[in-house]
Amino acid sequence: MREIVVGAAQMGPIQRDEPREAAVARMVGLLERAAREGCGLVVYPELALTTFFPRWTMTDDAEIDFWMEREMPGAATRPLFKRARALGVAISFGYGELTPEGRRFNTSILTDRAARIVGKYRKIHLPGHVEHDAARAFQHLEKRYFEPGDLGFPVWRSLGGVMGMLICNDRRWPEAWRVLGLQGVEMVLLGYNTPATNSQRAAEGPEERLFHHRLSIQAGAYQNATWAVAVAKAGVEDGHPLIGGTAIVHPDGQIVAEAAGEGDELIIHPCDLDATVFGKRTIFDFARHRRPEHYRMIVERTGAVPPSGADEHSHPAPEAVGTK
Ligand code: ING
Repeated sequence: MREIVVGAAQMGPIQRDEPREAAVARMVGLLERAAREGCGLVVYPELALTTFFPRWTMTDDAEIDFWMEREMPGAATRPLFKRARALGVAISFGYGELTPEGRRFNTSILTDRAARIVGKYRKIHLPGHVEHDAARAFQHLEKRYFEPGDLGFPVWRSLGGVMGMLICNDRRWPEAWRVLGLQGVEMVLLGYNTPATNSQRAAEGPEERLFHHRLSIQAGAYQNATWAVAVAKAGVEDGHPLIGGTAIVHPDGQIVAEAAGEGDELIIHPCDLDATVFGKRTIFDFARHRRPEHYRMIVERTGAVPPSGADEHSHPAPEAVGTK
């Protein structure tokens, strides 16, 4: 039994004009509650310190860099690290990263229980678009403000197990989960900010968004025999709704804990990392069952390429012989 009591700390909305210090104070409040409940790890959302700023069109570098952190921990986040160390609780959260070279990434970190950063991940699957798109109900400019991550999908031995991280859109791509699975991941931590509506398909509302969210994290966890801790920034930010649905998923795919609302909300579950063993040794014993020699296309081909030529059954059937 290798148990981690995990706190998934959903955060409600952060308005564009709210300072980082306000978000950090809310994170510390959630951390205190989690510590009182015996949590050893608290997971926060993607871009946990600010509003989801990729919904806004910005052209000026200084304006964009305002939303990024130049150091971690920095002045605004130091109180969180200090409190986590005092309480002996590991934390994971997402933020916009500005490197000394001026590169921008959508980043998440994981600390140990002494608040030392043991892992960093930079979001690889960036959804949305680069240029302002007036046809959209709202913008989604992650491809404009961030580079694709350059750290791959690493895992770390920490908290008694093998930990990995994904960020938001990554959860929709089975390849991302499988690369972690091929490194023996036992718990995937992922924050997200998911708009409750599709900027290009008005008919797609929160229920369908929540369906695809649950489908993605349950499939990812089950098909790689790993725990998943998916944590939302939720609620309405400057008029733009984000889904809730923060959830902890068992390695067998069941959701074992789920947030009910769209505000700051802590859901807690005792996660036994040994619950991953049965799946890894039977159904998803990769060494015994996978056939990589047939998977080459997954790595060599980026976009889908349908077969050439006509559908051999599409032309009308020739007159049947002998029916006259
Ligand atoms: N947000 C969304 C997500 O992947 C999205 C964007 C929503 C893409 C729904 C496709 C469909 O959950 C982020 N931040 O990636």
